[in-house]
Amino acid sequence: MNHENILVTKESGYAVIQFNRPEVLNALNTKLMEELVESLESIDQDDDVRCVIITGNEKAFAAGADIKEMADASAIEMLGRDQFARWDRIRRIKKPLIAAVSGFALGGGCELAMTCDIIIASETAKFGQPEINIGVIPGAGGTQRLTRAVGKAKAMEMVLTGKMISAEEARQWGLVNKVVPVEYYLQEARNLAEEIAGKPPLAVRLAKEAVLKSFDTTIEGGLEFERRSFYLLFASDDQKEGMKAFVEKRRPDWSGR
Ligand code: DAK
Repeated sequence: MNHENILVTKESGYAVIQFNRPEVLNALNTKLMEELVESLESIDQDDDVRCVIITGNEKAFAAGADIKEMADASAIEMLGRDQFARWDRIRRIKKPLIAAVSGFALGGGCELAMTCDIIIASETAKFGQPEINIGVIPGAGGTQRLTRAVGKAKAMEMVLTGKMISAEEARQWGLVNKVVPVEYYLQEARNLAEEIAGKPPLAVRLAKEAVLKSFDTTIEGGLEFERRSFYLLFASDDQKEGMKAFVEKRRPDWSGR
């Protein structure tokens, strides 16, 4: 498939989606979001791909939604564009998503990174929700996901001041998994994607679902969901293979069934 705003490459076991609007610091316009969501959904159906890296370039992961595109829109036009539906579709992707972030991850860029399951950052990454400076508030989950990741006090400070935080602060605050020198951030993400791609796919899928479930359920409901997923995996060939391989002291050979 040809894309104008993203580059998609398939490696062994994982795919890389790279934003390709460097002239505007990868600002997320409607077309880019459309291409991103369609690629993610198509990759989600591809059994050869078991993990996806979403990245930008060294200077910017993404500096937010495209301000020029929405500056003159009315509330009714914004409603008609129904962009939230597109963001919700990203939330429903079943394969693990790794954000490899360097440079600016602001506004929608920070929200997109937080929609991913794991964030690997370069030392130069900067995270922020600067929407307050242009007269709005985060619109794609920033007030919710940031608060869950870093707690109320820090989220309030970021959302109310629009101030950026460094990669190291983001790591210390629990927003980012790992910070590495800028020349290695993509490689680090690739290593992680390769590692996850080597795990049994059904267990990976249910593990992701169960962790995400903890965000929108009671502990009781979450434990019940986890338990059922755990039992379900005993219907898979990979559970039999994994446990047999352990007993026989050999590497498991996953079939994905
Ligand atoms: N949109 C459009 N263009 C952008 C942009 C953006 N978000 N960010 C940067 N650019 C463009 C600049 O206009 C400039 O273009 P030219 O002037 O060269 O044509 C080019 O990228 C380079 O930017 P700068 O010259 O400003 O570069 P600097 O290094 O000096 O500054 C910066 C970098 C990141 C500090 C600065 O560009 C900046 O403050 N950018 C805006 C950051 C921001 O406010 N981001 C939040 C946007 S609001 C929704 C979902 C999500 C959202 C909304 C709705 N729905 C589902 C409905 C999200 C909203 C947002 O993200």
